[in-house]
This record gives sequence, C-alpha cells and structure tokens, in this order.
Amino acid sequence: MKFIDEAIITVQSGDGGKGCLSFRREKFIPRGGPDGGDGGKGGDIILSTTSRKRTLYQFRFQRHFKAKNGEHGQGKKKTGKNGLNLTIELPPGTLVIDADTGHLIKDLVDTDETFVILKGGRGGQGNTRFKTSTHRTPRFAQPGEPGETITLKLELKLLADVGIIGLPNAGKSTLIAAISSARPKIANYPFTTLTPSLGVVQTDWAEPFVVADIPGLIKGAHQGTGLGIKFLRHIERTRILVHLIDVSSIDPDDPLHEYHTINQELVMYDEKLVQKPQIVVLNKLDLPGVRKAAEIFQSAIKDKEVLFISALTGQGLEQLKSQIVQLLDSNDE
Ligand SMILES: Nc1nc2c(ncn2[C@@H]2O[C@H](COP(=O)(O)OP(=O)(O)O)[C@@H](O)[C@H]2O)c(=O)[nH]1
Ligand SMILES: [Mg+2]
Repeated sequence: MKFIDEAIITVQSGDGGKGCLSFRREKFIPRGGPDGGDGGKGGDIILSTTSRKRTLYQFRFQRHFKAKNGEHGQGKKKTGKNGLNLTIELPPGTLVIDADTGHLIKDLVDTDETFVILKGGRGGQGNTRFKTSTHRTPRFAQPGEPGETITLKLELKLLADVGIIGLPNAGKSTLIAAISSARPKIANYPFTTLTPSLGVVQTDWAEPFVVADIPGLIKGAHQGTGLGIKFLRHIERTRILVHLIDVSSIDPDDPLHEYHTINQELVMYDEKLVQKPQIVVLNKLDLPGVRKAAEIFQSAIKDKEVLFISALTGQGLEQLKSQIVQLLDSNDE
C-alpha cells in the first residue's frame, strides 16, 4: 500500500546580465578605450531537503519559481552583481521527475541534501574583453545567457504521521474528511471492499501532517479476520495513534469493551503498536442522549484524558488537531 503525494512545479533559473558597451570618457583623454564591464551570472535553482517538510502541500499555493537575474555590466569596468540563487525546500524522500519526459532526475533520499537543478545563465562579457592590439575600439558586448526553465513533477511517498484506529463505523473516514485540506490519492492500491482514507491536515500554527485510517479493525483482525491485517502493517510507521470510538456504541455495563478490543488486536499483531502514544477520542457527541455514556467512559478510563468530538458537526476538532500537533512535536525523531 502506497500513499503518494504529487505536485507539478515550474522552475526557472536567472538570466545572465548583459555585458556593457562603453568607452572611457575623461577629461584630457579624448579617445578613451573600452571600459564596459561583464554582466552578472543569473541565480541557480537549488533543491534542498529538510526534515521540517513532511508533505508537498506548499505547492498548492505556489507553483512557479524563478531565481533572480544577474545585473547588467556597467561602464568603468563594473561587473554586474550575480542574481541570487533560489532554494526550494522539499521533504526528504522526494522524487524529482522531468514532467515532459517522465525521466527521474533525482531521488532526494536524505535530509539536508542539496542539488542544483538549473544553473543560472552566464553573464555576457563587456566590450573591455574584446579589446586586442588590432581591435582597440570593440563596439560590441555579449548579451547575457538566458536562464533555463523546466517543469518538474515531484512525487513523495507519504508516511502517515498519525494513524486513526477504531472499529468499523466509529467515524474514521468522516473524521479524516472533516480535518484534512487535501486528500492525496492512494496509488497501487489493489481493489478490495476496504479502502483506507488519507488526508493532509493543515493548521495555521504547524507543518501540515498526514493522517491515515486503518480500516477493517475488528476482533480477530491480527489473524486475518476482516482484512484489517493488510492495514495493520501500515500503522507500524505512524508516530502516534488516534483511537476513535463511537460514543453511541458504548455499553454502560462494560464501557471500555471496544477500547480494549482494539488495543488487544494491536498487541496481538505487534506489541510495539500499543506502545505508541494514543489520543483517545469519543465521536458522535452530537447524537442525543449520549452525554451520560461519555462520562461513564471517562470515569472508567480514569486518569487518561478523553476528547469529545463530533466529526459531523465539527465540535472539538480544533482541540483534537492541536493535541495531535503537540504530541507529534514531543515525539519528533
Ligand atoms: N451523528 C454522527 N454520525 C457520524 C459522525 N461521524 C461519522 N458518522 C456516521 O457514522 C457512519 C460511519 O462513519 P465512517 O466515517 O464511514 O466510519 P469508519 O468505518 O470508521 O470509517 C457514517 O454513516 C457517518 O455518517 C458524527 O460525528 N456524528
Ligand atoms: Mg472508513
């Protein structure tokens, strides 16, 4: 199962500045020689990876990137300034593909890798450069070399930062739809009746993060019942879990039954899964008459904090997002 995030961007390196055509003009030197300076080099486009980026979400807002042009040369042999390079930050693991040919240009695997993808144009030479003993007054200078443009397809295998677990109908898919601002497609996904949902969650105060749900978790999932085992493997890579429970399904006589069922499945599959930080969330608090069950659940689980939300009305979702961000930050690798 692969989650793929994609973006198409166009990048353009800076043009080289023009070489200058100029002659010295000074008092008492009536026929001064050439003194046109060279143009500056255009800025490069540099790709660099940083662990601060986790998705390609930023490219929904900006798709065109251009480095600065070199400045033109000037008289008195003044060289134009080089144009500033432009560095584009990407998450580690991004594949950089030529969008026109489909060729892989670079696989940026590691953190803090840098790669110059386009060189800026060379600056043109000023007429000073063309002076020779036989040609003392060159009346031409070179133009700057133009920058280059390329359209890139960026591809990133997304690892979900957050796994949403819970029984069927707990509201996992609804929750993901409610909190995410982008829904990357899931590539290479074999057809079954169960499809995981994936979402990129954007907040005003933190890097976007990726949530995925784990469908088909039922009693016996670790042995293959209900297809959940296909997806259990996927939570091995998540950093934290959100455990979602339908409040209307809570049995007041055994309020933690579902909660234990799911955690038990995690333990049976791999003990490490249940050791991941878990935020416990009761969903569907908009339904009438469920407040009592929510309170019974809260007191049964004792000192563990429980969040009350409604994925349908949006109640409690801001608080859930901020708890997720806090927990992700405190569990940064
Ligand atoms: N009243 C109410 N219904 C919800 C809420 N969240 C999900 N549902 C409903 O519960 C059902 C199961 O939701 P779904 O997201 O498919 O659950 P999943 O199996 O965990 O992915 C759907 O009919 C949803 O409309 C909620 O907060 N309130
Ligand atoms: Mg679902």
